[in-house]
Amino acid sequence: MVVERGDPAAVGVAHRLTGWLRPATGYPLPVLASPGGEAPAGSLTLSLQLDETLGEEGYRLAVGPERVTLSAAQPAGLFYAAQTLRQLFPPAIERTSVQPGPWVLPVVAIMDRPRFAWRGFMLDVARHFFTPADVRRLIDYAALYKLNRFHLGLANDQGWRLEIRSWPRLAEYGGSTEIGGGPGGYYTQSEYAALAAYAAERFITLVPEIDAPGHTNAALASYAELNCSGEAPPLYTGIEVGFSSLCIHKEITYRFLSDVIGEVAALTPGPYIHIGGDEAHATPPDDYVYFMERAGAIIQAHGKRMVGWEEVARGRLEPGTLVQQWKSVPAGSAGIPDLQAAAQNARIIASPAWRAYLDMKYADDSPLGLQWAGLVEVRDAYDWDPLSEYPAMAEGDLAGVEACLWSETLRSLADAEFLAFPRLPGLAEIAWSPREGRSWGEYRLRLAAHAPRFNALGINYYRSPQVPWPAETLL
Ligand code: NGO
Repeated sequence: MVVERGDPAAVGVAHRLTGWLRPATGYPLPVLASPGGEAPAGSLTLSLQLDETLGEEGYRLAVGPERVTLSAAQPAGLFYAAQTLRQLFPPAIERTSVQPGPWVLPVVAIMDRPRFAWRGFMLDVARHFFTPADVRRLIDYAALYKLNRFHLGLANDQGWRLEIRSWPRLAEYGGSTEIGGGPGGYYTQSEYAALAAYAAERFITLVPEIDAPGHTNAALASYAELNCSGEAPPLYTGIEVGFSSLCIHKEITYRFLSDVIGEVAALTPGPYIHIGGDEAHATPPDDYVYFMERAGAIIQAHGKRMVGWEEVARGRLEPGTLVQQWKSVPAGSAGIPDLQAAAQNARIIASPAWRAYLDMKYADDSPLGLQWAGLVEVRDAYDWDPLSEYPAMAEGDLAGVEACLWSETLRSLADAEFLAFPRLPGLAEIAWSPREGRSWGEYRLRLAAHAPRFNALGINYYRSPQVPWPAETLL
């Protein structure tokens, strides 16, 4: 493997690629820096070059009889070229022990770049806790499908999952349980920073969410002074929503928020902080707007951009805010939040629950998942386009698409995999590929052909009856 001119970021991608290819091939695959010029026959070359047509994330991949060349204008593009190359090898490339091969690649010339800048995956670690190893695995899956945002729901009614040094009881007490009463857990600051770095090495921006002013029972239980009554409620292990609220007119609420956001901002390399803002049914509407405007200013003062669920558009938004649509339906209803957001020039992240919520059941008899937004079979998750879902929006109003995995019913990584697969690759394709040329009839065949890869990766996936899975993958 040759890296032209030895650019350090490109060398990093080469090491990642050899890390994927070595276990199954058993080849040593040394990474060498070249001075430039044509690489020797039989080599695989990564090269960064000026090419305005490729943008920040585009790439070219050429597989010829003599050599393989990956090129891009930026390191992220090289990483996506490497992910595509990985998928061109036979599925056994994903196994962790040496396989017989042969390691044949098709001859191709690919030029590829994404449609949307925001291609997200959201994991709720508050309802059920996921260990750093589980989260790394899910980051790997997101990276495999060229997603570039990993949104981590760190605080909700049932748990607070990040150590905050200025308010230590949040994690120590507020993180001590989860839905169903299990032991919960939290990330230390160094574990969290390591997750952010792990994501960044895969060109994924970690987006932490601290949900407020509702969904805050874990914080309210940890510090009595955050409650209007001055009394702390007990920890909560059920699945209801909309019953908790920070105390909007106590100044300590904003000291708390600024301390928390300050620590989270300092630990987070990416530019975004998600403030939640959904389902604040226990906060009076005017108080909600007051709170959100202060929260926006606090996030901005800590040098970050605010992201919020669509409800945040009820108040004035700081420039650059991103609004994550999840439940509004466009049918001309008065005051739909996506239009309010558009009017404020906020860009939208599309996560319509009936398409993009990975925690919805596939079918009535699905063993996991919720059903409040309907059943979301594999076809429902794939066979749509963000713009046709929201006719009032123009392409430029959309930052992108995010698939959300809420964890009320999830107790393990295998459970998370079952709901994410095979819907996640379809949502990732919607976020990356142009609308033209996508069709369910063709996609279902490609998805079926992809199943041996899920098997080789050890992914626990739903064998949807809508997909013609190869017989050997059903054993
Ligand atoms: C809603 C709710 C979450 C639930 C989720 C379950 C949003 C933005 N708030 O989505 O608290 O976990 O549904 O599907």
